[in-house]
Amino acid sequence: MHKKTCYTTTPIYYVTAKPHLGSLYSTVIADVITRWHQLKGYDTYMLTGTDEHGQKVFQAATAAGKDPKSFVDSFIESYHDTWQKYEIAYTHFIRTTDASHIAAVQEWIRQLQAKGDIYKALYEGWYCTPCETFVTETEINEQRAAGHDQPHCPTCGRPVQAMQEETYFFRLSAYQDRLLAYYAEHPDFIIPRERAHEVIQFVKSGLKDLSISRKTVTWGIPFPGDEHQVTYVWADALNNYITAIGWGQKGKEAEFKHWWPANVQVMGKDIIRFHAIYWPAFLMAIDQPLPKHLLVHGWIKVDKQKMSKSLGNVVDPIVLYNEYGADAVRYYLMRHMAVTHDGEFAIADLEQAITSELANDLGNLLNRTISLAEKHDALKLDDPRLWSPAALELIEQAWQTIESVSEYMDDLMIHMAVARLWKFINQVNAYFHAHEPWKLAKDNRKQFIEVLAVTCHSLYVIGVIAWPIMPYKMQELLAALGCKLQVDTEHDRLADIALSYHQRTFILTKGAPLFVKPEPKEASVEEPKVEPTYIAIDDVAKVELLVGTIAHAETVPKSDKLLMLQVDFGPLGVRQVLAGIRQSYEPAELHGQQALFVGNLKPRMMLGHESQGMLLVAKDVNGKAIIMRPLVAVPNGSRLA
Ligand code: ME8
Repeated sequence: MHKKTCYTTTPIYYVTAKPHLGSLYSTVIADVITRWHQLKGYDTYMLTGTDEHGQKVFQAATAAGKDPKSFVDSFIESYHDTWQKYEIAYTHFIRTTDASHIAAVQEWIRQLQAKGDIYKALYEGWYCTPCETFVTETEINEQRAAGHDQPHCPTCGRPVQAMQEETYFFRLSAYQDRLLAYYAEHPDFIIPRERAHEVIQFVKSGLKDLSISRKTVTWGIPFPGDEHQVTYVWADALNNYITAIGWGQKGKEAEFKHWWPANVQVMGKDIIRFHAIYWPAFLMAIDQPLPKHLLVHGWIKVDKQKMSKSLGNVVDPIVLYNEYGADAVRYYLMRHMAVTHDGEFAIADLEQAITSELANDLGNLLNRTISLAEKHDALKLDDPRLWSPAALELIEQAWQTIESVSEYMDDLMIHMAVARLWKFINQVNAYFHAHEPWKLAKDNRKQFIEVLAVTCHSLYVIGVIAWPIMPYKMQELLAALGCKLQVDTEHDRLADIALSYHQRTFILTKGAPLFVKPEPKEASVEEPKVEPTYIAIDDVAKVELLVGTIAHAETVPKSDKLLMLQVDFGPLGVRQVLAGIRQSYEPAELHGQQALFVGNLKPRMMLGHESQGMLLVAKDVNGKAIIMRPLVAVPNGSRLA
């Protein structure tokens, strides 16, 4: 039997550091889409990996004093580890330094050479290393006309370097009309559609041929037929989507045919031009069909700025994993970052979502149902033969939910699908409350059982539909109902739900709460208020801010929050200060560090120790308390003015 296939990809990430929340975001999106198709019985393939060549990686390796290969090797484990922790069920992890990829890219170039799509000429223009992109003279001239003296990259805004070298060009201009015709005939090629406009405008303004080799760069795939050139990193990287599944490799033709064209290629809006213009043209040049959809998502921002390695405001997914668990973070990213827009990441919002949506709306519903069943000896629940009209109404709402969620998922509007599912969760909660099963337990056993049974069916539907978002937690939910979700290519598990309403027995088991509400944060590390409260200058003068050196730091017995510091304030003497930074620093790290303190805070007792001041800290993006200190050493006891 011919199986339906689904091939999904993520961008391959530059390996200059460990993965961050932005890389995780794209990867979770691709994983959710893949799992959604698995639920429907598709044969799936998910590809992710790393982009390891080029000037940017070479420069980072040189700065780190390493050769490029051992430099990139040093990060691979952290990718595998992060993806495994976040339950990313990828089929293959490609590295562009893999021998099979290198050989296939060279084969691609040879085919283009044979076709006459490549010629050698002088490239004169500008180059942005962080984006690995050629910036044309026209773009720089536009900047000059707009009054900018410093030539900069139109994408990232950073300064560009002048470049002049002999390179090989790909005849991109020859594909302009075919590309425009393709966009017109396939309005859902680029999702969301709004993003297609900027692409179409760019192509219409006239495509120049694209340089696809570099002479002054050495860290790259050797260019066939010219030992002085390496392949331009984007020509190398984009091809990963086909080389990973066997293109250009003998004996792998059937594998390639099985998966290509990709169903969904996920990427951030920063790299749309590469994927929506160069990539389709590269494929047209070798007579291959184009991917069905490019899903272009927005940026995760922190404090209104794009989160990026170079800005130093990246959030570490492992810190979030340790604090909140993978599924809560996956849920938050999928629901609260609209896939079509930029989204602001804030710990407070994540915690709010866990508390109110995951723990209260969903976790409590499961917990209350099972507790009630346990109390009234109903842990084994058979379906009633006939459902009452009220139960049928909830069942009808479940059908509608499956239908609407499917539509949103098929349109790749994941945040809408999750929001729609939560509407149903609220409907189930409303039904449960309205029927007061705790009263029915005493007065009407038959109805009591029905309320529990239809609630369990609803939870089952929720567990199945939300599995792509929260694979681990939803298996836990289903296990508490005595069920297990098994995805395979023989079954459409969504369609199966329809059959289950008259043939399922639930065997309930009481377990630990599904989601743990995050602890409210200590007062000392509270989020700053948005609205400033102004104070008079006299009030400022009242506060004595001092510089002191931490002469000694130690833990405080029975406290996992406090450290006890002995602080040298020079002529003002040594004072003892207790600070809530145990989670952020090891005592030894603090020895000899200067820091800022409030010197005239009324002394107070904390866990039996006197604190004679207050240490000043600020939180970094991961919630770690960071001590504040002078840029250069100043005398102890100096007062801030
Ligand atoms: O561009 N918000 O690699 P890269 C959301 N190697 N997504 C973000 C993000 C943010 N703040 N920051 C990064 C490259 N991303 C090339 C790709 S593909 C053939 C080659 C995600 O490591 C987003 O998907 O700079 C973005 O497109 C990608 O990481 C860029 O990763």
